[in-house]
Amino acid sequence: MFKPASEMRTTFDALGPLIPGLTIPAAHEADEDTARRRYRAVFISDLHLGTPGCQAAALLDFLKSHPSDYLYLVGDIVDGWQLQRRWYWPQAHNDVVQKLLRSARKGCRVIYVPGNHDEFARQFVSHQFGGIEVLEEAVHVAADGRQLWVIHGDYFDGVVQCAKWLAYVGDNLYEFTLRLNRHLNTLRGRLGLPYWSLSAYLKHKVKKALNYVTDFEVAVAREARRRGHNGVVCGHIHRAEMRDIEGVLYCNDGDWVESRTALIEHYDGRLELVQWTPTHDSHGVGHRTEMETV
Ligand SMILES: [Mn+2]
Repeated sequence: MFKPASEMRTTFDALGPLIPGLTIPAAHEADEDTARRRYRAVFISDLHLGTPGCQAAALLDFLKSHPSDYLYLVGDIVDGWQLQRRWYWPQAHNDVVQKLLRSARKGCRVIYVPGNHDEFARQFVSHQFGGIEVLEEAVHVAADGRQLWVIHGDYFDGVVQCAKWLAYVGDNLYEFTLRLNRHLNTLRGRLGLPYWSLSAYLKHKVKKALNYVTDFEVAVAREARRRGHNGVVCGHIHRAEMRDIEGVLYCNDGDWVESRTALIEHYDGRLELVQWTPTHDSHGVGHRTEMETV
């Protein structure tokens, strides 16, 4: 699937001398600070490398500015499903893979927990490639002693079901359905049919989709608690979140298709959910927005 290791190595080594000297132009002081800082752990998931949706340039930029002792790849890293349908692998996606391998080589402990889109990687569970450990699930012990269960989350699909896209339905569509509803019922009136609320029907559907998210979060948190962990880090539903659920810290590190989010652990064990916003689209140079800290 990837270039042969030797070829990748050569490509990488050619780039090597450039990378240490690479400085990120800081838009303001906070950026400079970010570029220098090191983190205890970084959790990312749902990169979907191999699809046009993956925001690889921004991701590479984020990884460069967030060196860490541990890097958890929490599933759906490479989208095997999409690649089987249509091959899509631009240089930027290679750059991300090279960056991950380089981090592992330089002593960062990179742990890869496969998801459903990269379930092909599950056959390598308990093995290593290029210094990256593949595990079915992991437990990360934070600096403050908290035990965090690390899983992708797709095993919980069975307990929750509803069209995921409905969770993203916005106000515009709602406005549109209200208009459509009026026309529809004028027509129904002419045909002698009783009033029927399309918007109420859709609102019911959207509510069910939002319930899906909540159901997923609660199911994952409860399982983490049942296993005796203090918290859980997962991905899968592309919805970054960090909150206490029934006494367990639920963390979802989001995705790199839409939200460009990650979970980071500081050296004191503090966990932070961050969103990375590219300042210039073409260069992928960005800044960080802190979402939540626990
Ligand atoms: Mn998934």
